[in-house]
Amino acid sequence: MKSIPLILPLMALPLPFASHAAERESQTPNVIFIYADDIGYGDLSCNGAKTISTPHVEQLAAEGVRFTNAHSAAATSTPARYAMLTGEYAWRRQGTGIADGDAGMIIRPDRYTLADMFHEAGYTTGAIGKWHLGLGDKKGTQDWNGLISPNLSDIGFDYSYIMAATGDRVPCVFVENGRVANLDPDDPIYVSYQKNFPGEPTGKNNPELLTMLPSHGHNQSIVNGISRIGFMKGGKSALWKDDRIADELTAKAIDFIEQHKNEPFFLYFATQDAHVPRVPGPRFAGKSGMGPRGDVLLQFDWSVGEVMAALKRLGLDENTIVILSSDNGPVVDDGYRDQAVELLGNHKPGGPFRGGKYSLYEAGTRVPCILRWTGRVQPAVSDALVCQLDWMASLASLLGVSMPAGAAPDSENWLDAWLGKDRQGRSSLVEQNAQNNLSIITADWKYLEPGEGSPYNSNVGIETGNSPDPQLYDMRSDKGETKNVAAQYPAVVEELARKLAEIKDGRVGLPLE
Ligand code: NG6
Ligand code: CA
Repeated sequence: MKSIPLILPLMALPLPFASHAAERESQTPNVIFIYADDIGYGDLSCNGAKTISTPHVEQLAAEGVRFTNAHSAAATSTPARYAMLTGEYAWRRQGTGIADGDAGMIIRPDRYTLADMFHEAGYTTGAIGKWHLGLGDKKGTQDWNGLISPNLSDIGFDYSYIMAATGDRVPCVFVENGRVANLDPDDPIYVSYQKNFPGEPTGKNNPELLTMLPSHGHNQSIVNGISRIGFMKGGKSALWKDDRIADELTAKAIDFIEQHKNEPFFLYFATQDAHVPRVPGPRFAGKSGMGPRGDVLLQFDWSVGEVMAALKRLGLDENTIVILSSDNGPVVDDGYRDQAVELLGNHKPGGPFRGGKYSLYEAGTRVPCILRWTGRVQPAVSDALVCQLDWMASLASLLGVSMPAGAAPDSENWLDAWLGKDRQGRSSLVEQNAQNNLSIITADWKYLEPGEGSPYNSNVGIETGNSPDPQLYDMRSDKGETKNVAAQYPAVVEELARKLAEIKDGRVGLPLE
């Protein structure tokens, strides 16, 4: 079972590789996703940020393909991750919106996932970091003091060490292979998204206990002086320390790489940076001059550097594909008074793009993206239209795995685009915002369908892209989506609206006339 899928790619390899001594290496490169949280296109110096320097990411970009038109499939975490791990647009499924920390597992065990695909190719698979796709069978029914089932081992991951949801949602603990890590059985943990546990303080009632005040929401249970979304009680020994999350997750990622250095592995390393609450470790606190948000960008860059150094140290540098990206665009004030707004200065987290996290405008899903495969992929900057949805079909093609019928229905094989050879990429891509309104982008145009919802999210200060009227932007001359030209080009509007309707219908892959 394990060796069969390897035959095809071996035949396709150029001779010097096929005859290489370390044979398994050329056939089955390790794959690491470094998947940031809420880091915008403009947050990294490789993409032109001047106010912040992220040298490790810059080096990765200099050694790989840096994409300027790469997208997550949605402008928030849960649907973006759902799409990336299943190869299906999240808007096709109910229940794929931003998940609570006690949500049931959204990707059900019978789904064929990206991790299953790697498994089939003979890889050991690991997920470390932010999860945010639910755990257990049904919402609110998890046994946080025992084995939570189903868990990531039921959808293809051999090892997992995860935060159930987000840094700002309870339970504030790591879950290792379905069990809360470091839990003292004499101090059980309880979680609720309905009501508080008697006698427990909350941010709302006890602001005097807080070290960082919320700006909106985030006023329920208090953990480490920070009030969160949801209620929890107990589990003291298992609680994470916010200023150590990056260190811990990075160490776990490196452990995983070390343990599996002699076999092909896939690691999904999903950092908590730069999601709220932003609590940089002491090495980074105050270092960016931009407050905690800038500091955790430096911390993210450090995590990247540590992973790359480990690969070099272990001799895996040339035989590992590293893909770096982010789950959605940036947000400055996402619910805590952490001075991100006050200290932003001239920094543009979304780079030249309009909107941000939650938005249908480009900054919502046009995210940083780099693919590095030393020796196999020439350094380049690519403007190809690519999406994280396609990692599944593209990597399946690289590894010679044929996925079962019906798996990854929206994932397209754009391997040549990912490897920097094809500079066009997709003919079109659907983007999704927090209100589940959709847009479609092509090489030339972007059409935002009319939809309900406020045009502006005043809590976070971001334009949502929602409008009762159709919007059309000319992406050749107006990447910043400044001028709605729908009225001037009715035929283009009609064509793109038809195309979007077809994709919604499930008739995917039809080329635009
Ligand atoms: C929002 C939270 C925000 C963040 C987001 C999810 C409030 C007021 N805001 O509901 O802070 O947690 O959900 O972010 O609660 S994501 O990157 O995981 O999608
Ligand atoms: Ca996110």
